[in-house]
Amino acid sequence: ALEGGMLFPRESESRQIQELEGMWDFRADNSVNRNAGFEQKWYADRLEKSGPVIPMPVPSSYNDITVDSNLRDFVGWVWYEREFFVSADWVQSKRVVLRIDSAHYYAIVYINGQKLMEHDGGHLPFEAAVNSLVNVNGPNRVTVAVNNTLTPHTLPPGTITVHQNSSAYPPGYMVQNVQFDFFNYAGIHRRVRLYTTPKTYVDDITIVTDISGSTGIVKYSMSTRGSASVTTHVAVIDHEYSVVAEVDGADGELRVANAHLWWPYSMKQDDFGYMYKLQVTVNSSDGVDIYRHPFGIRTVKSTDTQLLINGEPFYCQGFGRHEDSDIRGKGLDLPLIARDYNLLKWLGSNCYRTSHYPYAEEILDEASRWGIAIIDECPGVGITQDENFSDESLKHHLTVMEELVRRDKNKPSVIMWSIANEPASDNAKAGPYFKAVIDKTRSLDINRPVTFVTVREYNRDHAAQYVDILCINRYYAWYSDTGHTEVIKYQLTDDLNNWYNKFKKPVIITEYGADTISGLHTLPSFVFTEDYQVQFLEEYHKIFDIYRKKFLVGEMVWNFADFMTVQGVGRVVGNKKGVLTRQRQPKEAAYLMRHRYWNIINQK
Ligand code: BDP
Repeated sequence: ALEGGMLFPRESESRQIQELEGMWDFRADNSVNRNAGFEQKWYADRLEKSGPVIPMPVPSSYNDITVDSNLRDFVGWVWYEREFFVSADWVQSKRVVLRIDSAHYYAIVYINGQKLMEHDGGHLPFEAAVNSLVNVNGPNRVTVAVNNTLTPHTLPPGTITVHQNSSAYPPGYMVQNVQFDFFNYAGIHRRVRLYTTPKTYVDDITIVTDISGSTGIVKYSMSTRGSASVTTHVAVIDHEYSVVAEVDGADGELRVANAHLWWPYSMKQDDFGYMYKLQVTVNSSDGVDIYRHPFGIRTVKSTDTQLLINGEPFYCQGFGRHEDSDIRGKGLDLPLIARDYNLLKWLGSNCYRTSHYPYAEEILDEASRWGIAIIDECPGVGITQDENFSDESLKHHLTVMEELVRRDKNKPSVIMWSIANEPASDNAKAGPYFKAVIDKTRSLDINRPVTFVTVREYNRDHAAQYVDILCINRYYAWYSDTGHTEVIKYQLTDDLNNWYNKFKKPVIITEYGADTISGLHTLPSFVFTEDYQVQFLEEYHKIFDIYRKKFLVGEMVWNFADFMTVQGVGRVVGNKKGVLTRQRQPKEAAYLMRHRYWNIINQK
């Protein structure tokens, strides 16, 4: 089991936050064994004492900040450091926590040269109390060593090739091979902050909602940590800051009369994304702790042909996406987040998948407010080699699912968990492996459907039998029959029928798309032109329109925007399947999607 509930840092009367974003000192460990930082203890004193440093923004990926291709393609440990101050008042009377919302991939954190914590895995937060390690007189140092190396047992998995004694490569030449199609951006990707709580504090809150007539049922449970005994008061606060239900106790049920349900904007255009707050107040001899947890009242269920939100059929009209943009790579960027939601709404998109890893909480929380539904995917992308199905890999995958559900369980926008993308589910090992991950996920949360995204054939998939909703990626007329959109209707029709007839479960096409260089045109169309992308999408839509009245519950274009990948002959400065460019400007297909998606919304 995991340590602590790790609630997202939120200010309140009892909790303060100190941001540690900004320019940090930075150095990549270029030593041949990539271990000089530990051997020479770079964390023991200021980083600039052990060698040259450069300024590095936090949060951001480090790869595209400089003009140095060695740093862009670097594999191994990089070191970050900055100074901070803490008030004596905080350290004496409060619990002071250092939290990193994500660092890719493996991180070790030191405070004033003393190890504070380690974390295995990018994309998810980690934290620890710093009270015993900080000075209140004078500066403190936080040093973060981050390693982006991917191995057969990381998520996502990868392999390292070292060219030893080869005359064809420089000595010790090291290559990171990956089994996925996006750039392995690295660094401190999300916020770093200090926050305080009382010494006895609200540690975790779980909120599950149900609907009975016009009443919203809010089941909650919460836990505290600390040595003092506590009394707990819980209130539901509406958008007007009125208390609409309240009760005492660490777990229970609240009933909200005439509840305002959380709806995707496509289902209730004038009343979507309604958020309440669960205000938890804990009293103890350590003082009062108050945490206000945003939540929505809604239900999600699936039948053998439908995906239901609040009991009504939901059709997912969406995109696959990436956290990706110029210069910052996968670094958290609030202007980009806001721009993307404006674009999603403009496109008429009511849903997306966090392909292929958990996105920042800031992104998911905005989805809740914008009334956009999310398939929340873990970093299980590229599970394709035999050793990726080992016990060691499985153990880590289960831990990642625990971390993901702990982080996102109360977010109304999250309507489904995806435990993997395009694994070798035709490998016999995939059956027991994915059954274990799916069972685990259901044991953590029985209130959302669970899926993984398959690219295999319906009759050769060992894991699809365990999911609630079939999610399928298809590239007819792109990776096969390239250029021939006339085959799409035949192949897609057969495929959809085969999956449904075998499994009797609803289907989402989670990927279909064609690389398109913005500005390139031909008539008749030719692959890589804007004309081809439009024609390609239109052919799929004809079939979607037949099956969305039956068992098809969603369609997602690959991709919302162009994104960076490794260099390769099939990628022209990245993957160009976006309907938007990487700079978030429209290709012609964006207008097609906008027309289609808004038509579907307005037909209702
Ligand atoms: C699918 C992957 C996705 C790729 C896409 C593509 O799920 O990550 O980017 O194909 O090739 O196989 O564009």
